[in-house]
Amino acid sequence: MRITARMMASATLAIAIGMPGLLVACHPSAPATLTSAVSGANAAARVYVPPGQKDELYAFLSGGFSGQVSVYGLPSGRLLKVIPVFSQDPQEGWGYDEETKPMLQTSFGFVPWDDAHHPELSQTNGVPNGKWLFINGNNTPRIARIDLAQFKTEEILQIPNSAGNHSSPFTTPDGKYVVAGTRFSVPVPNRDTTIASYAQTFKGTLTFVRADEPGKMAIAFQILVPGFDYDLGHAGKGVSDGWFFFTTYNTEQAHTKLEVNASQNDKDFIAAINYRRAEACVAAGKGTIMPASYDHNVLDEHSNTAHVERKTSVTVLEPSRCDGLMYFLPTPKSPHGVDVDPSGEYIVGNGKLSAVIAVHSFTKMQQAIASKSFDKIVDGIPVLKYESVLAGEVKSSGLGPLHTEFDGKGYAYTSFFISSEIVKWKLGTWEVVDRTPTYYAIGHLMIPGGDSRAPWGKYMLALNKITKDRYLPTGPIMDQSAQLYDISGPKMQLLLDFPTIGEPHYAQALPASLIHSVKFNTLSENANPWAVKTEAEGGISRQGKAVHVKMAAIRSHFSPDNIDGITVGDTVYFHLTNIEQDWDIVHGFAVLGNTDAAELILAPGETRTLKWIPRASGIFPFYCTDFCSALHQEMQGYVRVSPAGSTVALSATIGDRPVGGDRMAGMHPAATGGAAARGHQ
Ligand code: K7E
Ligand code: CUA
Repeated sequence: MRITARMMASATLAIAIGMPGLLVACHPSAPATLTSAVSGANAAARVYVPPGQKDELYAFLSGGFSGQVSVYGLPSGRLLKVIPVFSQDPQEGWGYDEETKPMLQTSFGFVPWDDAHHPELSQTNGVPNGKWLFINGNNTPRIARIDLAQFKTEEILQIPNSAGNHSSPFTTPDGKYVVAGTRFSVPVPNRDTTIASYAQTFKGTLTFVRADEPGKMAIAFQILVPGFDYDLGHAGKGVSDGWFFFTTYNTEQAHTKLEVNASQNDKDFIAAINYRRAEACVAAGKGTIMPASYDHNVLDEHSNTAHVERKTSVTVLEPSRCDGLMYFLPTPKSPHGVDVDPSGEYIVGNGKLSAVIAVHSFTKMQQAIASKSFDKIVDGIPVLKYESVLAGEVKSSGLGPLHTEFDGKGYAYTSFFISSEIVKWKLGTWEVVDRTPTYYAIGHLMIPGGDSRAPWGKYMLALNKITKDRYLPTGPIMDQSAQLYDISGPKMQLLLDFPTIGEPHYAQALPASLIHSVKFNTLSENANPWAVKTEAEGGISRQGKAVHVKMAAIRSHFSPDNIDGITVGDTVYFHLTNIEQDWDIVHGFAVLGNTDAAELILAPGETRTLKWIPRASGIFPFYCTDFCSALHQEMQGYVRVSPAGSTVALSATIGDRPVGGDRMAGMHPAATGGAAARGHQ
């Protein structure tokens, strides 16, 4: 093997990964020639989007442990937006205001963080349609749906009987389902038992979630499967439409020191699920309705208020009661990603401890099932013979294959974590046709539409785990790094590096023309019970210790803007409505010393509520946080807080005139029924 500079860099990295103690000693700094040697000619011009012009593609990158989704333009690599999903977000007040707090409710309580891995665009006929983006919460099992008309999280469904929702939320080509496979097996139902009983009592679940109607995500059924780790999944398409494939590791069913004990078997499995068969079995009453406790949170588009519905049961299907539901395809060794080519014929298993990429044939799988070419039966599930399902092996001589995407022109691209490279190979002949280094330790890679029936195979994005020497160092905790490649020619060409937010596991992208995102709430449709449609509707009212302020925000003032009669011991709810109707005019709202929330950020026509408990008497300013106009700085007001028991009358000032505290009597929602009362318990 010829030793190139690239291999040296990779070898250094492999050592660094295996032996963290050496990191300081071998702190590498890549020579400039290494970088320029691999970047494409005129790379700068090919990613340059002149000022005032727009990018060709939207890319959605998972935020990993930030819990959010970030949106980039490609090819420029410009960050366009961070969409708050699973984590509270002070920039938009997400999960802090009373309307959106319930979105982060779970059966465990309020969980304002998650680890988001796999963005998945909704599809029609196997092609992304630009309607919605789904993403998984890995830590506290959840799936979120983001509406791409407003780039807003509108729905979150918790997944019961799951722990570590990693193989999720990959979609079926018809958009009917997104899936959720559990990474960690646990007792089902979860209960107190010894961990040593893992092999006997722990189970996995593969969950199929209806996802084709906004606001109505629901678990269709869960399949109860052997107690392995279910890592990733992808739907069949074309010839394999109706099937779903999940990778497994830890088929050893170890429960200690998995690093060693779960790496014993030469082959683990890809689980092949015939989900149309599952539908038929459930329809025939073969499922069991099991008690469960999980939350379904929906943000109503008219009131902009989230509601939580607690679900109490789930339909569980056991493979033993549904013949032909499930088979195992042996796959070397501890596979991570499973990817299906655009035709649906090839199922690619990426064995992270394997030197080859195993590609299974769907046609051969069907034949092996028909001829009962079984190796053995595991927990009642037939294991097909490796040789009878194998289409071919890519002898790549890379190390640590993780994920594969497709360009729609007959080629596949596989990421190799340990050897820090991308290998391009040909479907059908399995020959390696090109390889390129990544900087460093690539996880997923992404081609726009690259897991769909019709990829837009012009660019490829590498999502790297280790940033090392690519940017000015920012201490030991650096943001991760993405790299854009041009894949339109025979050789991959590096065009651009850019940093990402959180650890971006997977990403998806599509042409910008497929998204129409200038939708906003019209005031006339605003159904929030605390909304005001005009400045004159503003006012103040007291319900015991709760004081409700209905306030309008419009360039460049709040109405009302002076408030009297609050006392220590009160809880104040500021219900702000942005009564602007220009699609992009946003106001903010914040008040001094607020220990209970962040700011509010209000899109036009939207109402949000800030909860504030003043702890001391005095004068407290509030102001607009978003620089909305020339007189933004004047967009401010005061709250007077008097000592407990004070008799200062409740009043608010609207247009220089004080109005009394009974102003909203009879106008506000029932004392306990409003948005404000719901969000805090
Ligand atoms: Cu990071 Cu898909 Cu969670 Cu691979 S996963 S890298
Ligand atoms: Cu409104 Cu600044």
